[in-house]
Amino acid sequence: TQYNVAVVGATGAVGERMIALLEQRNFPVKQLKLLASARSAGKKIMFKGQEIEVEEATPESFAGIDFALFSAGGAVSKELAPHAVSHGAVVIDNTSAYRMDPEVPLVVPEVNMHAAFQHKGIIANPNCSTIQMVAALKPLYDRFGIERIIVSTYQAVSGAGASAIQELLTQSRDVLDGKEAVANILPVGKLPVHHQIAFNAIPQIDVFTENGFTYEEMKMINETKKIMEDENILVSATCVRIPVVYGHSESVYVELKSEFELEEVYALLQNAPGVILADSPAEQLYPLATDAAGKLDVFVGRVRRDLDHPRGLHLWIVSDNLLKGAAWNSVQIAEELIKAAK
Ligand code: A2P
Ligand code: 11C
Repeated sequence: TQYNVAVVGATGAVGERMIALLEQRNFPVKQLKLLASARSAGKKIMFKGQEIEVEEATPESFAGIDFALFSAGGAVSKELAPHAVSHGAVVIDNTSAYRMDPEVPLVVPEVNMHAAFQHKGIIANPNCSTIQMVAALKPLYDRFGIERIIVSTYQAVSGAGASAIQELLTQSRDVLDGKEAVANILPVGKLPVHHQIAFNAIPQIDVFTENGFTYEEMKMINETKKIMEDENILVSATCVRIPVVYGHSESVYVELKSEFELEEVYALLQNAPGVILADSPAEQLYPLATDAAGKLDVFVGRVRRDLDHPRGLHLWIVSDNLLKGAAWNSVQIAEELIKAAK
């Protein structure tokens, strides 16, 4: 069977990778529809050696579509995903629009693919920093239980879209040339105040909520509980933007529910689907964003026992935020749905 697929946000940083993955994975595409804003209508994008013209996304764009992959911002998903569903498409939505909706499964295939099969038209793709963390922690959760997670992130600018990548590169050049660094996008485009990202670390991703945590931090907290299907896990996050283009890194501290042997933790991570253990201090081997960029896996290293807490464990978790964190997780969900339908 072949499927009609629509990519909404086809000209964006994530959309571009969705299209590339559909090609690389040889996804059974009958017809590919590339949708974006009116600004991009008429632009041409290559897919399997053929030029496809980008069209403006409208409610009527979804007639005959089987899978609609959305990554054009929450407002576009809110407006158009229901139209896609009413045309019979399965929507895989990469925005935060529906993630916490109790009717919508929030899915990382390695963790809770079973939830995806319960969908009512929309399946939500979690936030990038959440996906890589839960993919790595799932085997530990299943074996030992998890009481608490404290995570600090070191996130790439590509998470904020193509314009944030440009901002980092331009600022870096300007600073090196002794010119003033101009900030218009980061930390949050729509807010009035912007900060330099070149040669800096910004402890704000997304807007602040009333409790003092940012939305990015609240996404990690709430989404982790929903994906793990465990409201009792204690989760705390500090999310930081750093001058890296591709790949989010995370320092993760977990308190497991039962005592563990480090050897078993290594073995579980080694055998975990979609996870690669890269951990050899003697060889200075640990995951790096520059190595993870362009790869589909989640990389884990610096695995060590806490010196004071008997059930405390530290890990360093890195993945390409545009791939496993976004485009690949979405395409992977579609692949798993197709596999199960066979
Ligand atoms: P466009 O290029 O036409 O603006 P990024 O996350 O890299 O900034 O990309 C955002 C994506 O979302 C782009 O493909 C962008 O298209 C698309 N997009 C933004 N606003 C809309 C809209 N109102 N309708 C459809 N697509 C949109
Ligand atoms: C970032 N995690 O790095 C964000 C990008 O909710 O899908 C993804 C935002 C989201 O800026």
